[in-house]
Amino acid sequence: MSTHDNVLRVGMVGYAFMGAAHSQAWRTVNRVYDLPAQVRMALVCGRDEPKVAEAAARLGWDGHTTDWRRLVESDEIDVVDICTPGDSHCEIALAALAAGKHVLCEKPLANTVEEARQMTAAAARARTAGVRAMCGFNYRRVPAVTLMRRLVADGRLGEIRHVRAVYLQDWIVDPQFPLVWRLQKDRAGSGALGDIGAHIIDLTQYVTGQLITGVSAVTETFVKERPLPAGSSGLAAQADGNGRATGPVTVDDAAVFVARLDGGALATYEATRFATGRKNALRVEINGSKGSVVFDLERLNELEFLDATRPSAEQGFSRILVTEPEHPYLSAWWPPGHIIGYEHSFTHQMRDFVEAVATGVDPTPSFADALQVQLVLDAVTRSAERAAWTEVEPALAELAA
Ligand code: SOE
Repeated sequence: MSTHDNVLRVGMVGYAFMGAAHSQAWRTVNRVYDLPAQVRMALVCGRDEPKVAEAAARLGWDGHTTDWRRLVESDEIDVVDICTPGDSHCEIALAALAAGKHVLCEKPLANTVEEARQMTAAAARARTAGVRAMCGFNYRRVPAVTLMRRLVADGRLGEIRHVRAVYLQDWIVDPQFPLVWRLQKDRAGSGALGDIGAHIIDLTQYVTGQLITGVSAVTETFVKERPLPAGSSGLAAQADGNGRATGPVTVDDAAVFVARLDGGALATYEATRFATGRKNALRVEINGSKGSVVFDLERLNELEFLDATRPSAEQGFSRILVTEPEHPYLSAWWPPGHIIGYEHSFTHQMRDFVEAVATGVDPTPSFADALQVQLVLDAVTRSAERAAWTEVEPALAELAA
């Protein structure tokens, strides 16, 4: 762990939406959970000095820097938390692991399979020296999702036949919405697919314990040209009818695919930023031979469960209010019925990460798990390009750390 016993000094790179969510979790985790280590929010990094100084003060970091290499190499840092766009994940993670730092990296792990492989290999090497690496698929740590996995693992659903997963947003329906980094392939890797499709791929594989083996996909970019954001440079600019500079959208706006899972289930996935009226609607339904479960992020304290082993006259979906102390993560929070929210998934993620690092065990999802998600993303992209069924490339066994 740390050279300073029982203290984990964290350095975070990036401080926008995800950086703010992670900061909230780092600030909170030791105040809620009794953990074998105390987190110190040592250093935050961003490119713009006045902005990162302001963010450090606002989010609760002791110091700030504009040089991520300084952060990664500092003897005052034990954990590097990567909250930047995907184009810098690989470089920062490789440098941090080489410097012996534990790494938490936001999803998707990388922009390409090649980068994800390099990161997974580096994590496997670093592991032999006791260094831990984890990818931040936060929705695994929503208590109702963890409970869903338990029900499946305990056999309450029997044999899984169908998985139905959607992740719907609408923040770029307006064609005047600017060409932000999430709409540029060289920055984000892909569009809705990697940003929100990655979540439902990871979540369904985690809950069912089954991996996607092959896919048939379609993707679409509905708005192909957008106004450049204020102050942008380096983008191939054209002009629209009003003389405003525009640039090409180089990622998918929506990805829809069917898949086979290795335990025999069939699955459908829909990830889109064009579902008008849907702000952040993630929904997963799983149907098995003995029952079904449904999770809806807009009602994240609830899980719908149908137990098909009950007498048919008494059957029906029941709504489990997932706020009991025996439910995952909840004994440290509020009395039953006092609900939690989105940000708690990050606090739970930090709890598990800190516990794993402090006790010397591997946190999950590992970089190898995240590489497998990356391989699915890659298969979806290739399938859409070829308009053909496409097998998911297997992750190399020796990398499975
Ligand atoms: C933006 O689409 C975004 O913030 C994702 O990047 C997150 O991973 C998701 O949780 C919410 O939406």
